[in-house]
Amino acid sequence: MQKGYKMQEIIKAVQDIAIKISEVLKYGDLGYATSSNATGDTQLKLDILSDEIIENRLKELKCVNSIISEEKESPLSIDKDGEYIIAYDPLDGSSLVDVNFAVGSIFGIYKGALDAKNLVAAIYTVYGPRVEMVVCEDKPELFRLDRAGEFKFIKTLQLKEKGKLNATGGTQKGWSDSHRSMIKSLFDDGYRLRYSGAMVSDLHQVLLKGGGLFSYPATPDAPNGKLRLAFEVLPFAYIYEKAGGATTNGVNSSLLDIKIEQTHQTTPCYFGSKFEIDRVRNG
Ligand code: P6P
Repeated sequence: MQKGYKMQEIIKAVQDIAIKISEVLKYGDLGYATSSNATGDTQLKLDILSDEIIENRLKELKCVNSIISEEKESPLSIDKDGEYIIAYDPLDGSSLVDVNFAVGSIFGIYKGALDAKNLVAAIYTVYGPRVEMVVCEDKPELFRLDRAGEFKFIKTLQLKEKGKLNATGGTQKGWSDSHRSMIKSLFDDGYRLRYSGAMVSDLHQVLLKGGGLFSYPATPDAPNGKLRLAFEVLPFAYIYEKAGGATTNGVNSSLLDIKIEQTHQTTPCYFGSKFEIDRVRNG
């Protein structure tokens, strides 16, 4: 399906952003800033720099009405006539930069109000040994940065009905008995543990390896879950469901049914192949 001109502009902006952020990750200052974000996370200088790179590039787009960042308390207006709201996590997993793990940026593109039903695209980038990008309007498509600085299409991504990986987030001592037994049942069925602590990389792995389960449940230290709805959970829910998978918060039949009440709202979340999400829902 031919992408609209404005969506092409947004995709090109994210390509430029990815190249710039991947460069600052290589040689930038790994130190902490003196500030923290709206969710109370201590900010790395790289968090703030990545956010600035994204803000400055998206400001150039007339189609963007406003931007919402994990690193900003409130939305930032860009162009009053713009039709898109872009909600993003500029550097997801940034606490792992000091150990040189893959991290990334996550973008939800909403046409109209900030509501899951208005999501028209989701994009994420992964800064690892290679720079990769997944762009999803109707289907998730994988692109990889080549030597010439161009993002080349690699393949369309599709989840199998059932996978083999189990990415288990959240403080284990705080897991509910039902969550614990569900997770154990997958390991008893031979699933492999794959969890780095960077949502973008962990979900990228489950998606590219064909399936399994990523979970971040409610725990006493994160009673509403830890992951942010507008710019982490909903973009990935959109991608996973377009890839033929399923999602839930443990109650709703899809994470995309959850209403965004506050900008930095969090939610328990499960993403995966249909078989595993059925296991979550029905034990
Ligand atoms: P925990 C990174 O800080 C992050 O927001 C996500 O990328 C990741 O999935 C989660 O937190 C990891 O949280 O509690 O397992 O360290």
